[in-house]
Amino acid sequence: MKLPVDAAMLAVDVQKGFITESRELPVSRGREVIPIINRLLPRFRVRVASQDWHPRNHGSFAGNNPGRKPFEVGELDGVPQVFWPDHCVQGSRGAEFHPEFDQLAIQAIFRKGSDPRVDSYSVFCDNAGRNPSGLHGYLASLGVRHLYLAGLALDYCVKFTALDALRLMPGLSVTVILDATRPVDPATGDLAVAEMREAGVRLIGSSELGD
Ligand code: VGL
Ligand code: ZN
Repeated sequence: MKLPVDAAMLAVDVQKGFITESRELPVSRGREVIPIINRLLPRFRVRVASQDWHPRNHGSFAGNNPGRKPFEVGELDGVPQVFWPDHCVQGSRGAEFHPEFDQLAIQAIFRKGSDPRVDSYSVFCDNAGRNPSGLHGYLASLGVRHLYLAGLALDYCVKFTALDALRLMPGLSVTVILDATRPVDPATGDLAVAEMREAGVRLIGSSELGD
């Protein structure tokens, strides 16, 4: 398939903190997405990445909420929240891009999750629906009409970014490259795929883009 010139690729959170060997918030087999993303990136005119970028005192960390254990579900400032192990702390090793990820191919980086009071799964805005990142304006100003998503993790940041893209940018076609993403949890990964399909996200394998 030939990619249209008005297509962008967004590589979500290809960071050490989500790759198994980091021991922060490892996504099983997350490293496998990297060569696929690297191979696809040069085919896109617009190439963007995101970084999960939390201050050390972030409210989503179980360790910052007395009595909470990692992966427990609760609320943060009235917004539903999974409490996570510490991960992707600003300026730390875990927050760096994985060294195998071709970050030199990236033109713009959007960082998210910097407000300690609210998490941000979507690269467009935080989980409370406030504080836009500027990604919307960036893509719009470049005339992007097709957004391709890959990276980590399928059931959180990839899913919420895909759903926000449809919601915030009417007319944009949104495609998730399924073999170029992995879930935190296979069960919520399957639910995420169903939810995205229902919402109108196009789901493909990287082989459909040819080489
Ligand atoms: C993510 C959980 C917490 C993600 C970020 O990138 O999917 N998941 N922070
Ligand atoms: Zn996070």
